[in-house]
Amino acid sequence: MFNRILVANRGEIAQRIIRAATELGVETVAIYSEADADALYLRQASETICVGPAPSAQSYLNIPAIISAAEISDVDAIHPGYGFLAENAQFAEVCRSCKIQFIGPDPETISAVGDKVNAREMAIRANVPVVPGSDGPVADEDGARAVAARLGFPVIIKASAGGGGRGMRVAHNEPALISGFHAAKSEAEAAFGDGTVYIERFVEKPRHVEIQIIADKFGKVLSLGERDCSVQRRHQKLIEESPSPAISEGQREAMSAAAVRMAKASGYNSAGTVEFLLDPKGEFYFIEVNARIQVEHTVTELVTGIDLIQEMIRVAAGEPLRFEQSDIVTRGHAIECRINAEDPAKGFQPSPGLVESFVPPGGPGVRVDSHCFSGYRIPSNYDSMVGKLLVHRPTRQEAISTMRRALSEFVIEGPKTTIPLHLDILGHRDFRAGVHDTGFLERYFG
Ligand code: MV4
Repeated sequence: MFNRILVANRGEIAQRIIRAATELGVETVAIYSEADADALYLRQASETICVGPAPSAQSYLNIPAIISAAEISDVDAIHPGYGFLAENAQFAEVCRSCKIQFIGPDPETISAVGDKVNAREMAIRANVPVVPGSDGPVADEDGARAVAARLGFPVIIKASAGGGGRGMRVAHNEPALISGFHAAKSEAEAAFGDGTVYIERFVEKPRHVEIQIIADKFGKVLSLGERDCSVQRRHQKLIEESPSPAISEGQREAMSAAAVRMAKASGYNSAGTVEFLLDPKGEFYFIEVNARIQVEHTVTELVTGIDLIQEMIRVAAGEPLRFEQSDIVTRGHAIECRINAEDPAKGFQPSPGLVESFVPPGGPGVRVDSHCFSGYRIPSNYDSMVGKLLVHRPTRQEAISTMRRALSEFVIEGPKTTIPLHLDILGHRDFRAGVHDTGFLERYFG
């Protein structure tokens, strides 16, 4: 096991990683920007190092500053958390060349799955169902017309270097196809320096269901079941739950097996997620691999009883997974609400600043992962999530009741938050019946 790791992140996930490492007897080095000098996670780390000014590009994304901090503090490994450098293959490569273990998949795997055209080809070879689409990249207008003629409209044009909804265009007819093709291409070129695009049939009213996997360095890959993340706005998830109310045990097993095949095909080790779209007929299609720990990993922790961050650290240190697929049993139902400092009444405009009062809920089945406290000042430089409220109860209906009770208890004074919106969503008949799709939030609360 490692003696000391550096946490290359901030906020609740920095705190989460510090907690996991501390329980393993591993020392932690926390990095921070000048905007985070008063952050809670700094008090929980063994050591702290400022890596730069507030803008992420100069601090949490500043590879030379972070590597210097790692060298000075003599850490064995770096945990990137989510966002920032978590899926940066070049950063993982620099860690390797400095003999610092990157706590995540190998740089080759990050690159292979980060190229969505390549990931699609890997999925097809691994017998993982994909959405019918182009055979590789689409080079020009004629190529786009030919693919659309074969698939039929609507289609979706996606950036190969994109993911998470960035650089996508939906087209319902040929003029939209041509303009969408050029728009997606130039957006991808500007955002990722790679204008490669591909086309898929557009699946209407899908649910977003993803499989959590964990893999060691000995080729063992296990599925930890699914999360349903169908409550989202502009590709930002608001609520995640497990199990999905939309799939049968048979679909769960088929999706898990497909995710494990995909992970094996990409040489995956560490924790990761294989995302699928589930269409209204119950067919599922691979869309992408997230080569990182995700915000919503906590939902899976509750239903499996497995500490995913600790397992991630263990497998990165070269330990074999200590359990088999048959040892993984899920229990009950977990729901997570992301609490953001945003004003839903003003287009989800960020609402940073002083948290005058912060009183988290408690009681049976409630977990709060938050870096906030009364008197904390939310910086305006980073994302607006101020915490995750989770519940774990025997059934979905009980979990919804507990979540409503916990949301009502939660006091956050100062910034506007998404708490009232969550209460409305949990009261909506479609959510309560578990029949909502990814368009639900914008349809009813947009
Ligand atoms: C799709 C899709 C429908 N058909 N692909 C969104 C995030 C990224 N991981 C992939 N996403 C989607 N891919 C096909 N072939 C629908 C989504 C999608 C979506 C698309 C447009 C507007 C809102 C959306 C919300 C969730 C998912």
